[in-house]
Amino acid sequence: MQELDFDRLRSIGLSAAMAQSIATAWQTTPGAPLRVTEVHRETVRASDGVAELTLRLLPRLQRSLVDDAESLAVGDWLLAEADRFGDWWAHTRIPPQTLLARRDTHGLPQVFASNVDTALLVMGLDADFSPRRLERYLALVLGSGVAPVVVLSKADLCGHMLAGRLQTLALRLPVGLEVVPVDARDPHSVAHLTPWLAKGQTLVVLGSSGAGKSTLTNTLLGAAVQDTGVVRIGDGRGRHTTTVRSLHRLPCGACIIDTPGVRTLRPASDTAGAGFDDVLTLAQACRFRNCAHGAEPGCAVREGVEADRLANFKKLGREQRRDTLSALERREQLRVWKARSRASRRGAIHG
Ligand SMILES: Nc1nc2c(ncn2[C@@H]2O[C@H](COP(=O)(O)OP(=O)(O)OP(=O)(O)O)[C@@H](O)[C@H]2O)c(=O)[nH]1
Ligand SMILES: [Mg+2]
Ligand SMILES: [Zn+2]
Repeated sequence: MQELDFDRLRSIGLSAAMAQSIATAWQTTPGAPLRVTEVHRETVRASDGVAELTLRLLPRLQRSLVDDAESLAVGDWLLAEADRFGDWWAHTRIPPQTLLARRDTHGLPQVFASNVDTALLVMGLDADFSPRRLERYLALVLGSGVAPVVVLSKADLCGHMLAGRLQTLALRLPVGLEVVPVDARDPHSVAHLTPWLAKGQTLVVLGSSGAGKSTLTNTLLGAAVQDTGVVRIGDGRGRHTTTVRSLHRLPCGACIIDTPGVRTLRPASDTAGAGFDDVLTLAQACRFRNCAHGAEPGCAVREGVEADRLANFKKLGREQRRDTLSALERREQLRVWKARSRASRRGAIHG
């Protein structure tokens, strides 16, 4: 029976629950536990808590991922084995405890990161500031088991506007959500995030290009590991400097996953109502049960919810319905394919 070096693996974010899952997987398939730090087309990079190595996936792992319509994510735990040439092969993916995913423009699920404790939703207090976009990120995170924390970067640039913007968010966002303004370049300022950086914790930074995700990552690392880019004058947009997701070990004992800025954001699962408890509660007081909170008389939501927030709620709901439909269509398609390949295999045997 293998033994788990918990202390060593904790430095790359092993949780007690994941240690349990690994022990369970070992009953049928032994292998070295490694955590994915980067995913590439043909290979993945992974860490054993001390060193990083490059791995390939055994065909049976590839097949099981395809069959389950899943893909490997940064943050995943794998079991792997070295062959006699010293090349590493992953054969098992431990089911993730948490998963952050969205749909791409084709409606297919795309995974940001797995096994994450805290998502830092990074938004600049410059032209990047958009409560509406932030609500989209929240809808992505809420319900995934990952705790969201709003990090407002570029606090040093916004001067007297800070108080007003904090007030805007306080009125609009769910009660109890933590909002931390920082200068992402300054270690003292970033120290306000210490409560989420305990040993063994995994964080991910999410936000638009130029928000300061890599800057924050570097400040937490205490080194310029990640490239950062200047933002455009005027609209404050970034240039998509970061292009791959990557997991880094921090000196404090936590791990952080830096991600590229997201172009269009659409949450993956049935999270349309996530972060909109006020709307859902008020809706119970609408005169009509199927009230769409438009022009209906006696609509409690229209009365009680700020217009732009309500518009955003409706928009997310519409996208969600579209996605649900296409998810059903995709499942149907998969069913047809599987049936066909079964039939052709039978044909091959009998024919
Ligand atoms: N003054 C100030 N500048 C910041 C702060 N955070 C980030 N910046 C600057 O903003 C620019 C963009 O920062 P990045 O860290 O590259 O942004 P990013 O979110 O990683 O962007 P992508 O990798 O393109 O997704 C850089 O020039 C940073 O120096 C901050 O808190 N204050
Ligand atoms: Mg970056
Ligand atoms: Zn209504």
